[in-house]
Amino acid sequence: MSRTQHRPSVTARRVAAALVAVPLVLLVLLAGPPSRATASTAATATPRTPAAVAPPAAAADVDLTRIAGNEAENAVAVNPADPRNVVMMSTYSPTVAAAPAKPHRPVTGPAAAIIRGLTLSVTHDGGATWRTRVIGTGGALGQACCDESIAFDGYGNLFMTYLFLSNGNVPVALSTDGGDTISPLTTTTASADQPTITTGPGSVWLTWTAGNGGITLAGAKVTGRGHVGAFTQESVPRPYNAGDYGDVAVSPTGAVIVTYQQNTSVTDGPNIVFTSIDPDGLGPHPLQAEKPFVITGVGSFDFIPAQPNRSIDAETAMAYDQTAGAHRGRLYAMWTAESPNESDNTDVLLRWSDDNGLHWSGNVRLDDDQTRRSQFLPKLAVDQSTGHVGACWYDARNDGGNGGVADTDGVANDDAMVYCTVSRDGGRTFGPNIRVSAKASHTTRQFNEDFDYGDYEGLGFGGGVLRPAWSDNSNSAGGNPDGTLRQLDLYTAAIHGQ
Ligand SMILES: [Ca+2]
Ligand SMILES: [Ca+2]
Ligand SMILES: [Ca+2]
Ligand SMILES: [Ca+2]
Repeated sequence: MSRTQHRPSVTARRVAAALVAVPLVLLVLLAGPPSRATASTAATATPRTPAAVAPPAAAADVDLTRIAGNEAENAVAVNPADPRNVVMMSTYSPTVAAAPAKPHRPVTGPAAAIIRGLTLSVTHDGGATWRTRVIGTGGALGQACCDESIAFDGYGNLFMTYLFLSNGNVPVALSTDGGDTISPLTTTTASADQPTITTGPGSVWLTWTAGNGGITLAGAKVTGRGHVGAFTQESVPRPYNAGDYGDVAVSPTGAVIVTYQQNTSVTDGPNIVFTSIDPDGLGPHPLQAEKPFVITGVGSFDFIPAQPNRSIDAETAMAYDQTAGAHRGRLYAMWTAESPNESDNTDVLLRWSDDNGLHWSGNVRLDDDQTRRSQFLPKLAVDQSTGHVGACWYDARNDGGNGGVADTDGVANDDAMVYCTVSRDGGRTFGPNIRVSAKASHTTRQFNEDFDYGDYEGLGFGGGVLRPAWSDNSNSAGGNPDGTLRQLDLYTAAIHGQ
């Protein structure tokens, strides 16, 4: 669970915080927000300079939760069997409480999340109506801490993983009705960090960081809706560099690759990003020795003005093109870079490979920011109906500290919006960035604990619709019971025609 030697993992800190006497919070199933059609298109104009901030073309932002408390760290899954069926989640903390001092810096105010479940939002009509509730508050799914990850497969199975609050175990749960009901499937391991779940043809896979810092991979055969075999586990072979914040991707022919970031005491970077591939997935060959992929200035806990309490990591991500199209089998890898190191000028970069990571393309920069401000916590998704590649991230480009919808406080580079981009040519080029957020959000320890926006945002891409999910306290959609620039709600927008 340890993310660094001197900084307890988010899990450990959340568990410790939660074990401080917490009044029992009665959580009930929460009715979703009133039905609201998602606007057909978000902004298409790309602000190229700080002065070019323009409102989005449509009021596309939808507040999915409208729940008092903090919803940060998000996940999205689009059902390939029916792309109108979309599920979005967030880690939910209904209250903010004083927390124990953190060892590496003074406590200056109320701190640390009291995590008490996960929000789950489901639509079956492409986002015209959503049903939102809180799960993981006990019962069959147990008491969830955080670190949720979800994925649909081609049969319409929805797989979910997360961490238990009490022990960091990694459960897997399954829904066979598009997210309306979710039941426990298995529990894979103990004392882990940041599990990620994904699917391939006839299989489901998870990766996580084990208690010893090693990267573990678990997979199971899937033969139909509700028909999931037993999980088998393997690990990146020693010697390895202790890693975390990983991702897993499955090729159309069944190879499985994991990626992760070196988790060292050099929390400001530079850090090495590694990959390890199992060439035949559920077949007899094991994970191969790790290979360095890239070096990034974004360390394992790299503080930037827009994520001042939680910090960021590189959020390395991978995805395969599983389509029958021109780029079938192409592997995409994305990460956050910082150049020069400790400049807070972070950017989102991508490479692709047609031989499972033996050789890579040059770097393709996804953000078209013309400033030197921060882009962070990116998410990658491939629309498996088209092969188009989408990415979204939090973006401080418009915060010049000079007021307006992009600046909440007169300080530059500490307020975030969400931007997205799409490639239609196999990752060679990406289109002009799409500004999604109507207004900027701003996190503080007082209202968002030590968690800021969490460790990642969510992104789904299916049927030509890009669907980011992010944490937002701009209250641009109205209806946040905590008000403006206080606790976060889970926001989304549908970007059609992608
Ligand atoms: Ca750095
Ligand atoms: Ca930048
Ligand atoms: Ca600002
Ligand atoms: Ca909220």
